[in-house]
Amino acid sequence: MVITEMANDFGGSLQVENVQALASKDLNDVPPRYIRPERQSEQVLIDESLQIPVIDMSKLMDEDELMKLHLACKDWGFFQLINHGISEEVMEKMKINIAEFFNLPLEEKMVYAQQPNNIEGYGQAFVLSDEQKLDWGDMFFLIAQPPSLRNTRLWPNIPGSLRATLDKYSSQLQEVTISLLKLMARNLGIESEKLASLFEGGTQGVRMNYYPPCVQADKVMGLTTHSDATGLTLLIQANEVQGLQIEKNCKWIPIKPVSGAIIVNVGDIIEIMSNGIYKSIVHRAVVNPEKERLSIAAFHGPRMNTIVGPIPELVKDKAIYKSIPYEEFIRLVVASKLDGKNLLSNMKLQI
Ligand SMILES: O=C(O)CCC(=O)C(=O)O
Repeated sequence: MVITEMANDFGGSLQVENVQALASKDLNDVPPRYIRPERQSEQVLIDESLQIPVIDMSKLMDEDELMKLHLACKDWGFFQLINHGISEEVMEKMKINIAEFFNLPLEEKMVYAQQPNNIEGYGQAFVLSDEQKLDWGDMFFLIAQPPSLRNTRLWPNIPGSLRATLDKYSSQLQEVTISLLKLMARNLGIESEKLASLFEGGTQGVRMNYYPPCVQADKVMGLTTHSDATGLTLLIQANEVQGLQIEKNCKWIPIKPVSGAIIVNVGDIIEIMSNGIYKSIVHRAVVNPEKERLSIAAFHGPRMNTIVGPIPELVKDKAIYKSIPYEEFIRLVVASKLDGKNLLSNMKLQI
């Protein structure tokens, strides 16, 4: 069964108000469902010198850079990748095209709206109840890889170049992901193909995020605290406005994107497959009081019918995670509220 057929029985999100339209109403106060009391007690690190590692892809044949990559995956779960080989032109076009899409009138964007019980399209994700707090952001989610799984009806015709740009961007990201997985496997002391072979021809979902400015920016959340239920995520901030924060030692670290870099993070699936050696880190997006923010996250998963579980060679003592088919894992993801590392906790074996 292919993911586009399965998308229907995976379930989707409840439909909620479009946030961009809500923000354009010039509100003095945002509706209570967006207010996050927990934001009052959070600690955000101001020290700009504490940043995630920067890994130079063109130097990854050197042992020192490889070790840096290993430590980044083990200790941070996040890094910025430079000299990754993705065409600068494609990256820039992707940013421009996405901004153009979100700037279309609402009715034009709604042509691509999520259908009930489906995860793809324009809307919001992970809204499961009428009581749940809501994020201050809209998203447009498309399955981009493998090409046979694309729902091309949802690929926008406007702006005209978006389809071609996304096609190029998506396949270049897929190549970088496979190269990184080979290097990570080497660093983990297993055959270099061990991880990559599970992800070759695997799934890639692209989530394009639009966070409008908010008069109560310090009281809302652009994207709820979560870890990514994926193998590797490759993310770019699509304009100059910062907002990504990662959790370290119970504090939030704002990420300052390096020009031209891709932000890479280890997802839950790689944490599971590495039996906990590599860490999938909790992160979130905050919003700006005056400026809109855009980001593009590409989530790379294995091929359908892969078993998501610890790689036997990496189980030295005991497996700490369950092994389940990828389809079942996706169903769990779509049915779970975004909530820190709750999915990984459900995958933990009682030991
Ligand atoms: O907007 C960001 O920087 C974070 C996006 C993200 O975490 C996601 O789409 O899962």
